[in-house]
Amino acid sequence: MRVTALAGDVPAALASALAARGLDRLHAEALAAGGAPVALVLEPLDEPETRALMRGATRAGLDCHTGEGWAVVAGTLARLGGLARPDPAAPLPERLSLALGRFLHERQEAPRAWRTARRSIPLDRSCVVGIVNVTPDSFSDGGRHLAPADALAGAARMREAGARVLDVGGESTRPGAARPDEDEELRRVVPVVRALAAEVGLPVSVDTRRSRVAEAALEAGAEIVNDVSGLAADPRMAEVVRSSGAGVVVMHMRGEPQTMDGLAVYRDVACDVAAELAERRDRALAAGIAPEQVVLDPGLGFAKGPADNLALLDRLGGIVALGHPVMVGPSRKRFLGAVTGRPVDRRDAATAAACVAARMRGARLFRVHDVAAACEALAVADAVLGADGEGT
Ligand code: HH2
Repeated sequence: MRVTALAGDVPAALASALAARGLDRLHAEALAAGGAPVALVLEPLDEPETRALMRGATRAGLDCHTGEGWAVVAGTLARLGGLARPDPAAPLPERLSLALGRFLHERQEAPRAWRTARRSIPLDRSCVVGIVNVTPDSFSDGGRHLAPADALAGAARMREAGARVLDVGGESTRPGAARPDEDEELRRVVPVVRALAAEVGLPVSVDTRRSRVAEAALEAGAEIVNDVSGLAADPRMAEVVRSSGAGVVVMHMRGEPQTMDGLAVYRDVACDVAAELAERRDRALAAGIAPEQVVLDPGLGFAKGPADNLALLDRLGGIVALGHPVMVGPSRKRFLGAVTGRPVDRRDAATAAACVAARMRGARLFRVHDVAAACEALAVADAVLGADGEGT
């Protein structure tokens, strides 16, 4: 007898093995989807909830580890579905069954498009977002696109290279950067947004933490707000996004760019960041923003040490499971310098590699300076993931 391991973390491998042995393709895919491995942390739990979960998980054939106020449940998606199904003989406490139901619902949705104020951007393949920093002091490209004509020329090159979105920012958020005042940020951003929206023909995103800047940029033709504070810095921002119907990137950060480096202390970085992002997302939805408008971003380099960024790339699945498209912005960042020893102006190959790593873990959008390098690398990743007509 021969024992051949399948690539157990790729449901496509299971579907292929079953289909190759005569199962109908759709049936094989449904079984494979149910066989996907899942592990989740539930906390805080009270005593009766912990006991009920232990009983239910064991009955459903799941592994369950518990401690003071928490439980980790692991197994397959199908078995987790069994645990969440109402069982009159052993009902789960309501809070628990609601939380499990929500998790399963979000995990099922594979968003393949992003709704902005002006269109829907298809995400069945990687979407590269070109960075247009209109700043004198950004860490890698400061001063290059300050004049609208330079920004236009740079953006046109990015479009030719395959960018599908342009992200315009007027504030450097590198650690410790001084913040421009609001009028200065408006003066930098608005003319460039207006020129790009009118002449380049790609969706324009505005990278800002200020609602007035977002509003002015949206009026000038932008259709996405990229807020590195996750809508936390300005209390009006959520309303600006809601009322305009703009796409929004909700990014994870702690503190402010000036203070964030001291806040990179995590119990378990991937789990902590996913939980904190879920809270920010919930606040956005509670403010009336539609789920289809929301993209989530782990905020590489924002209140994270080099090892944290690498762990987040490897364990991006916890954020993907929240049911929104995921963006990453590894471009030329310090952690890539720490891995490769390269200075900031020679990190584009490392950036492309980080994008591919993130793509393999489920990210769909990639914010980069060197669009050509990222597009080429991601075309290969897309082709690999599409090999079974499936992908992640
Ligand atoms: N990173 C930077 C700025 N904005 N937005 C998102 N969504 N994700 C990111 O990772 C991200 C971001 C920082 O990079 P950069 O714009 O190149 O530098 P600076 O802030 O110095 O302008």
